[in-house]
Amino acid sequence: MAKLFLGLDSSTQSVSAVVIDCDRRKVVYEKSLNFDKALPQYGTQNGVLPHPDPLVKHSSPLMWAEALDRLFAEMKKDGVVLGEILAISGSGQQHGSIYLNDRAAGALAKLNPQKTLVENLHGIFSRPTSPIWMDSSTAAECAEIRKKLGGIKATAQLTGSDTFERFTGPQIRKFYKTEPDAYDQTASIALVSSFMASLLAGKIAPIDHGDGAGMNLMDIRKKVWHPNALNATAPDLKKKLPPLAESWKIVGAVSPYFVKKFGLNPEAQTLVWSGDNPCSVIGLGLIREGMVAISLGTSDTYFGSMKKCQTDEHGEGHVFGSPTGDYMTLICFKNGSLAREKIRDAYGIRDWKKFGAALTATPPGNNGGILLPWFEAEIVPRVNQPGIHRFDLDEKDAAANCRAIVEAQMMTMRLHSQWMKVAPGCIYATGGASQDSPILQVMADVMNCPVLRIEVSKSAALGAALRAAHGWLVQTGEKPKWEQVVAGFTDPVSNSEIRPNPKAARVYDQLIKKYAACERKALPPPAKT
Ligand code: XUL
Repeated sequence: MAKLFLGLDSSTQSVSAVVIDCDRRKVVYEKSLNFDKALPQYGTQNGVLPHPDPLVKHSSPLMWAEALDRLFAEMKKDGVVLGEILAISGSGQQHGSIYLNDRAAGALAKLNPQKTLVENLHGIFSRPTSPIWMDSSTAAECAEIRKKLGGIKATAQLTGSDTFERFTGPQIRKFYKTEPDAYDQTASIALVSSFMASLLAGKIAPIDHGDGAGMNLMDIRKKVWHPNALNATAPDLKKKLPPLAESWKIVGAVSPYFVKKFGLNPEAQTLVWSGDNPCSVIGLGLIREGMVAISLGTSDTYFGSMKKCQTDEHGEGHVFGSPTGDYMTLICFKNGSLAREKIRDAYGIRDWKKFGAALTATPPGNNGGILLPWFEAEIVPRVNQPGIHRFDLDEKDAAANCRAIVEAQMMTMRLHSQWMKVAPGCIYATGGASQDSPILQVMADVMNCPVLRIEVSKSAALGAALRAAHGWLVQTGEKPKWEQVVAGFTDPVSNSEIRPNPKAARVYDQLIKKYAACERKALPPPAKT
């Protein structure tokens, strides 16, 4: 019998499945269902329900449940041997919250396979819709909680992040303030991850330390609900939250609903789910301290792994639990691909190959020329007013401006990840622009470490499947090493390694100081908290 594990991913726009065969070290099945297309009756656009207030972004927990039903039906139809799956875990879009009343636990315990999941879940919600991570309507609540916790630095130290509009604590506070009766009717609050795990296991599932850290409610070091954060958020909150758990905790055997309806093995185990970013950390193989992934996409994202919890005193970066039991960081730089594109187009450079040639034709350090490419308001560092700033850089010099934007993007990552106190040992580059070697050479030189390309499709769902394999091995009494669990699934593209040039690296050790001074000059003085 093959050793099959299933990883699911309930993301913003779709639900996906990845099945891995651990003996063959192979992904044997992948499938995605797009919510807008597969379930148009919910009326979502890109997975979000329409709302007159552009700051409000909600989705439908019933749609997520129906999508899960549909996905299992598809897997059965496609001939996946569901009976051979040993364990299932999952990944959920982070921060989104689901509000259940006191009928939920009973309904989950006796899901009837003659009915659909949606029919089974009728009447269990104390709030029909779920705020998701794209919601930014809780600025007031963020300020209130942050103030009670003692400011940005203290909030980040306690919970791993400053308060953010999308984080669950501020969302819960808004619900309590605006709909106190419905809040009162709420017996249990779930994250997308724990809600989906609850459906699979047929009981209220714990929240893992990875996703729990995205709530502004968990003590990031002790990994328990933080009493001050709970008090700052809403009354009686502790009673409404499920327990926290390690990411490899088994919730229980899969609910008989899935056994009878789709032929799952009654002994298949359901693990806690985690957030999509913690799952991606596993799906990208970032299992040791100092392993970093940089995704060069619409925004550039820096995923780091660290053993000892450090937090960002400026409150710009996030610390979550890593599913390995260590910590991970997520630092998001908004001016990524679009900013690169803006510079490329401004100088009439037709394609990325020519852009790369401009990088190669210019010297590392750009003769001291620096560009701050804040085409849009920036997340890290916090910049509310977009603006392009040039220092010792000739605006008319196309090649120097191409080099300047890439150097700036790499230097800002180096500068604003220093609070982790872990220098990267190797970087996995992913996302569209990771195809361009000249960009990766600048990355290697600025970061002074090797860069390798990685191309993992569905990293969050794969990470969830690998977590399922790990958790299953733990419960059989083995002490699986993460290196062994991910081996063969998360290898970088062969021959893709780009090594730093020592001379260039020395140039950037100096230039980064000038870059930091330029940022200080361009930024408004930090707000007092
Ligand atoms: C992370 C975040 C997003 C969502 C996307 O803090 O808000 O990455 O997890 O699904």
